[in-house]
Amino acid sequence: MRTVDLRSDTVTSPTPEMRKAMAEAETGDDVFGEDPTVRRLEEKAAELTGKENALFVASGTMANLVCQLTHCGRGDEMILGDQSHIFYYEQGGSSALAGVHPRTVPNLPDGRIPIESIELAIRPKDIHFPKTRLIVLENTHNRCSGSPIPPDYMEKAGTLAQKHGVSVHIDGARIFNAAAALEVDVKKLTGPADSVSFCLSKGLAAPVGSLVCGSDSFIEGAVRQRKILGGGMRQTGVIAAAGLVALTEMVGRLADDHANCRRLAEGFANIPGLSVNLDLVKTNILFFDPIKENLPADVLVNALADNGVRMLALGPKTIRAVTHYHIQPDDIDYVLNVMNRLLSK
Ligand code: TLP
Repeated sequence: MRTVDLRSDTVTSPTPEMRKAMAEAETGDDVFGEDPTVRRLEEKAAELTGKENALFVASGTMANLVCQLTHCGRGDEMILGDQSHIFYYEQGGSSALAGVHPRTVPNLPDGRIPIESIELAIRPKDIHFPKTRLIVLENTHNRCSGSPIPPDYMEKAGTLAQKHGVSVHIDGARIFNAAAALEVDVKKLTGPADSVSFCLSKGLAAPVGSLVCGSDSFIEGAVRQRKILGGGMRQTGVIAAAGLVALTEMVGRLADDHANCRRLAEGFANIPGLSVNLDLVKTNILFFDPIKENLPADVLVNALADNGVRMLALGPKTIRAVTHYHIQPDDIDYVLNVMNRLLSK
């Protein structure tokens, strides 16, 4: 049976060019700072995001945790959206491991957090309060329909943070999707932040890894935090080599994933029994709701899986589909056929 896996862009496998680069990679001991391929990847990441330096880490979750540990001390407060990945999907690592106090503020449906709400959440100096150290923004915003957050908002948040002496971290797991959708240089989005993390193993299709980018002094601190988390790795050039291919060859094709996602969303919008907010579909993530009576999301997801179409039920009435490198327009047409058939029963 044909399989169309739309559970996540994390399911992407390395391209033939990545496998070749991995086989030929020059390596060294990266804990001694001696892996030339890792260094090249870090330099490339710093250059693309407009930061002084960068650090290769195992995953997006580790990248976010390393940044929280580097920005904050135990008991410090971090302001973040109530729909953010750090708050929702990272097992509460902020409090369990970093000792950071999370202060959530509601996200708007497009992933932004109203600037006034952030300002209200910043603590005044008072012995009763924790110290606000960090504002976290997510771009694109996964749970908010993969929304790209535009440069003017990022700038406003940066200005606010500066006014209050607070740092800004961007969870930019899919920051290159945001830049592609907004048709801006990624630096326009990362400029106002003190740190940004992004993933190689999502839409960019590398098998492993994320980058943390920031100033030289920030990265000096981040190297120590990665080590204490057990993330100091040795001959990581073999995986960094795939990351270099991801950054040079895969960024330019993300718009194809966005076009396929749009095709899927428009198709679903024409199927009675499904509800889609087309205004929010701008990158490779689609959220939609089955509204047919007696059709909970998990039941529909299981019926789709029986037909080779894989998606995730993320709530009783919410399903997520994510397009990526292995999805072609005819896969989308196949999914639309299956969905039409299931909902006309
Ligand atoms: N997101 C995954 C799941 O964890 C939900 C997905 O399938 O979308 N930040 C953002 C915005 C993310 O979407 C993710 C992964 C991460 C961080 C964590 O990255 P990893 O999985 O590499 O730890």
